Amino acid sequence: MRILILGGDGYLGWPTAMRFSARGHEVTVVDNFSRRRWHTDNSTDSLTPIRSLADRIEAWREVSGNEIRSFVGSMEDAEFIERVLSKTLPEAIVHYAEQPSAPYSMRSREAAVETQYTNVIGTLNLLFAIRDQVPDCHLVKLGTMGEYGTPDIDIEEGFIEIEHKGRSDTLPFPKMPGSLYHLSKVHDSHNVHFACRIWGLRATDLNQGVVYGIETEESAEDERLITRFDYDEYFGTVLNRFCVQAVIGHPLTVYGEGGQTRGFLNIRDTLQCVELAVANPAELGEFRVFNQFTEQFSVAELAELVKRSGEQMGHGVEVRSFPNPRIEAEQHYYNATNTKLIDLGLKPHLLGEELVRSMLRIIERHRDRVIERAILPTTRWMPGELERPEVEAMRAGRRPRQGIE
Ligand code: USQ
Repeated sequence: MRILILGGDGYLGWPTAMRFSARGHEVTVVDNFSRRRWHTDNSTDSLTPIRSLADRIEAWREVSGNEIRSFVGSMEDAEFIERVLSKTLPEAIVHYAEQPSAPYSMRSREAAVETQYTNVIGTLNLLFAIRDQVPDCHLVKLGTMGEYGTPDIDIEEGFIEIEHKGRSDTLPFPKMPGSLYHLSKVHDSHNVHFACRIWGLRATDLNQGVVYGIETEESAEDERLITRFDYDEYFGTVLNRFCVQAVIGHPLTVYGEGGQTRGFLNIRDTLQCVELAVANPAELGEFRVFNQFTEQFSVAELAELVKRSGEQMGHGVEVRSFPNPRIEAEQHYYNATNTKLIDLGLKPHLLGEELVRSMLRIIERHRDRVIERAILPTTRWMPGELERPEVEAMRAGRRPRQGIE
């Protein structure tokens, strides 16, 4: 198939590009290097020493004998994306080209606007380009489990059957995200759904959980192919951060009580899920939602797992509760459905001590590159936040007050 990977220089985009290329597909990547730029702006960097996109593509050609084509440009540039689609005529598009960080989106008005502009307008440009250039193409859009928030009921896969005043219908599952980044993904989901309903496009929204891990089958073949690995306040996800902290002897940064529970998956399973979605496309006019995670953990459970695994390798690991910079429930009900990808054949790589130790071993090789200053959070959801009763209630997992009492 002709497959376009948007955000093909990123943590997940680059390994995805190699995976499809290894399977013999004709792969093109698009990127504007914004993640590299955000790091330069913050004087932070990937733990792993990643090569430039051109060098990676060349290394991949040497290793695999396969060509990956690339275009450099932004999703915000509608003409650019139209041109890319008309030149490559993709049968499937995997869309990762978004600002993916919740804390980054909350650091300032500028960053929030940038996040929503990049994500929402970028995706809108893409939808128009698909409609006009390749209307049969299957869009595989990376969404997030965070779109749902942490409701007090089970989370379904995108849709829920609702009975109301004696009538019933299947409607989009209610969304209550916890950051302006997660909210941008909600807006995307609505726009993609709309494009399927009104223009007859086909799309799969992959509501992905928190990803961890470094290596994939292809990146393990040559060190020049390694993907980026972020551990900083903005772009590092929680388990990846804990693993780096364990190696450098930094206390594990559990925010608040640590009862925050999320869906998690190994980077290897991200690739499996995306492959499964591409291999089993949505019908024309269909908007599918898959919840893409394999296991649920609380932050405190992950910290304990990293502590045990680190100690087995001789690292002294302290788990410490830090004041939570976010406004989120720290104790709450969480039970999300994730059967659709399993039904398509997903074979999860489950998380355990051995897997964490293998991550710690890779991190040890690069420990000299760790920039410790980048670890502690500086962005607060509520700047100068006071001990306000609403915030306390939210964190304790109680429902926020409705209306005026
Ligand atoms: N957390 C800590 N300590 C840390 C970092 C995070 O306790 O040092 C907590 C956070 O407060 C939160 C949980 O861990 O409760 C997850 O945080 P995270 O930074 O790993 O993940 P999140 O902000 O939710 O965002 C990440 C990705 C995003 C993706 C999302 C999937 O950055 O792109 O959409 O995971 S999900 O969480 O399912 O929405």
